[in-house]
Formats: sequence, C-alpha cells, structure tokens
Amino acid sequence: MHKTALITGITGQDGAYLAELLIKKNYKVIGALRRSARQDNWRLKRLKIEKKIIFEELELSEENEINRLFKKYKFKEVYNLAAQSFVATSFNSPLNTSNITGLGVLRILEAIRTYSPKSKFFQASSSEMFGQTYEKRQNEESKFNPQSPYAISKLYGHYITQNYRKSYNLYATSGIAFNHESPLRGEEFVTRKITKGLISIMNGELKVLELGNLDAKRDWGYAKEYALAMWQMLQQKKPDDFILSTGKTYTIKNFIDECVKYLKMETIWVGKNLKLRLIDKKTNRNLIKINKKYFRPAEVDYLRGNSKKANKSLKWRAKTNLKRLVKIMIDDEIKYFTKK
Ligand code: GDR
Repeated sequence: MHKTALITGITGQDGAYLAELLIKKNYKVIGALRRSARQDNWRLKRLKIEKKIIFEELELSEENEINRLFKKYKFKEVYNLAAQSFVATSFNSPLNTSNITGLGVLRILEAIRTYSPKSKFFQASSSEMFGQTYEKRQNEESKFNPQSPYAISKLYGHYITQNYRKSYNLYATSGIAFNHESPLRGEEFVTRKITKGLISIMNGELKVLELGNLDAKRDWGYAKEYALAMWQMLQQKKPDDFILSTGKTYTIKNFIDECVKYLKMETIWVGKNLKLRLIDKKTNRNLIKINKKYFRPAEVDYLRGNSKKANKSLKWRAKTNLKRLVKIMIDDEIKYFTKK
C-alpha cells in the first residue's frame, strides 16, 4: 500500500524537491495549493512530476479547509512548507505573515490532534529565528532573537510544534533550515536574483542589477539535499528538532564574486556603501549597483549553522559547497533562460 503524504507549499522550491523525492519512494503525494495564488506549477513541470500529484485547494487561514483534507485522507506524513516566506514582504504584510506563517502551523497541528494523531508532522522552521545572533555557530540550543515579522511568525510555529509534541505526544518535528538555494529558487531571493540578473545582463535583457545590503552573511546550501533531511526526520524512532545547514558562511558579495568567476567575467568593485558598484573592466559598464529600497528595516547580519546533531542522528550532511551551488544555478539559468 502507498503511504500518503500531504505537502503544503507544493509549488515552492522545497515542495517541488520533496514531492520529487516522495514520488520516487512510491508515496501518494497530496499537494496543497492556494486558491488565490498564481497557479504556477513551473517547478513541478520542470521536475516532470506535475501529473503524479493529487492537488487540493487549501488556505492555511481556513481551518475548515484543513479539517476537510484530514477527513478525506489518512496522512502518514504531513510536511508544512507553506508560508509567506519572503522576509522583506513580512514588513509590509505583518498580519498576513503572522496568520499564515505562524497560526497556519497551529491550524494543522489542531487538525492532526483531532483527526489524525498518528500522522507524523514536519514543520519548516528557519534560521531567521536566530536573527541578531551573538553565537559563532547556531545549533538547536542557541538563543533566538528574531528581527522580522516573518522570523517571529516562524518562531511561533517552532514553539507550537514543540508544545504539541510534548503536550499531546504527537510525532511533531521542526527542521531549522538555513538558507537553501537552487535553480528552483524564487527570483525575489538574493541568490537567484543574482544568477538570473547576471545572465540577463549578458543576454542584453537587463542594464544593471540593483541590490541591497551585500555585507550580510548567510549559510547557503543546496535545497535538494534539505528536502532529503525533511523526509529523514520523519523516519526516526522519536520526533526531534534539527539544524539543517552547511556550517560555512559567506557574504552576498562573496556569492557575486563566485558567480562572476564562474562566468569568467573581468570585474572590479568600486565605491563604498550606497555608492558601491561592480564594474565590467572591459566595457567600463556598471553591472551591479546598490538601491536603498532593497535594505530591510531590521537586518540579520550573520548566520552560520552547526548541524552536528543531524550529521550524527540522521547521517545527513549538506554536501554541495558554494562553488558547486553557483555552478548548478548558473548552468541552469543559461540552459533555460538564454534564447538560442
Ligand atoms: P533570507 O533570504 O532573508 O535570508 O531568507 P534572501 O535571499 O531574501 O536575503 C538574504 C540576504 O541578502 C540580502 N540582500 C537582498 N535580498 C533580497 N531578497 N534582494 C536583494 O536585492 C538583496 N540585496 C541584499 C538581504 O538583506 C539578506 O540579508 C531566506 C528565505 O528563504 C526564508 O524564507 C528562509 O526562512 C531563510 O532564507 C532561511
């Protein structure tokens, strides 16, 4: 018999990779789609799995809709990957972010508690919860200091998951994932904005790429590997929380330098702060400049995870380094977005 899994956020980067993995493992995958969202399944089409998924409409703001799904199916595993996931947007839509990213988790947990207490639950928590951190490497015990409505909502989701595990003995887990990127990353996130932007400039479709704070440091892994960890977390004897990270950290500027190097472009950084620019040495043209509008009201300056616990208990490790990640993303950008 097929195991049945529910994935919320199925059209997102992580949802697509996780669905691909579960389908390979012969699961029946129920993919929750937002009615109001752009019905854009390009990631699922790209992975050639769109036809293998059973889609159900679901708004995380509507508990009736969540309950309906739990009455209709018997889920072995439930992965909550749906969220208002863009940190910058959460400053403009704090209430919506709290309702979906935060309370949405509680609505699912309530449905599990009421209709399906044997379902195993994975909550996608975020390194953003550490926020302004004073620890060199963040692990499962590190202090949280969130800096955005998004991070505060994620922290609520994290704590309510732990609380339901303890209070009702549910198999509820929380994976604290550090940034994870791929060719399926949304274009608003900085890595994909950079890979897409540079290729668009090379293709003559974009004049100059505008970015915000390039000094922030992030621990960037390859999303496909993080989907594997999510599944592994639900195959353990006991539910637990894990940090998912590479253990390395780089500035946004480092990421750009790595891209430029891979593309064999000859460039130089000039100016400082808001006047900082990346110039093409051959043509003397600006490739990248800074625009204040991409700065956040409160920034997270530094993140670097410690995944020792996941290494040990799950035998999971992030294997793709930054150089390789850049190669994967740029090769894909050229393959799919360069007009022949
Ligand atoms: P983040 O990812 O906020 O870390 O959250 P994002 O790629 O948006 O930003 C990373 C860093 O880059 C700086 N930055 C810019 N960011 C964007 N998006 N656009 C720009 O032009 C730009 N210029 C500089 C940001 O200020 C920031 O410091 C991601 C999301 O996927 C979350 O949902 C997830 O929980 C965490 O990763 C882990």
